[in-house]
Amino acid sequence: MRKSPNIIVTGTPGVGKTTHCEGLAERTGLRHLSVNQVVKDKECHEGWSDEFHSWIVDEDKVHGADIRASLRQQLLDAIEDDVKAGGCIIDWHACDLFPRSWIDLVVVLRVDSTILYDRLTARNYPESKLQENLDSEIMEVLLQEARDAFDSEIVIELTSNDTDEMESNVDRIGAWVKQWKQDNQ
Ligand code: DAT
Repeated sequence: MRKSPNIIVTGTPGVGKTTHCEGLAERTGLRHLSVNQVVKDKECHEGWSDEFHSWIVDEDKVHGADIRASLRQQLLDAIEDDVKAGGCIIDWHACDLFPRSWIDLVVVLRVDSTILYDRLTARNYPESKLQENLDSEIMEVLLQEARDAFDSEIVIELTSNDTDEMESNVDRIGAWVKQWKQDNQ
């Protein structure tokens, strides 16, 4: 039984996952677990993608589908002990990888497409990939994926358009963590 909850923070690239996870780790004392970093450190990838600014673990970085079985297992093995101990804020663009029993809350960050356009342009995304990510955000691909992978009661959708929203999200999730700990003592 975990004494501290595990939270996934997911969403389209550029939506603010890393920024939120860092703020949340500072607020709650939970650990920011950057899956991209694990993928890099444990070398469970097939190389670096300039297009996605990310390590290639799956064939479709936007949808998170088709993660090759061996890489998927390697990645799960690498994080299993940490996550089972509890208190992880898991930062990744996909959430259908993780067993349901590991996760207590799934936060799907959303952003207006004009703002996402500016953020991805600032990261020098090529036009085609920029459009692909914008389409994914507009079509709510990752929100749907989260709802398909987990019970709808644990999936929340929060907007991340500006710093006020980010602060209010961190406050809200911080309060949830506090309550979870009280309820699960
Ligand atoms: P992700 O990890 O989802 O790819 P990020 O945290 O790296 O996204 O953020 C991408 C950029 O957008 C970065 O320059 C910080 C900025 N940003 C993200 N969320 C924001 C917010 N709610 N308010 C202001 N800037 C934000």
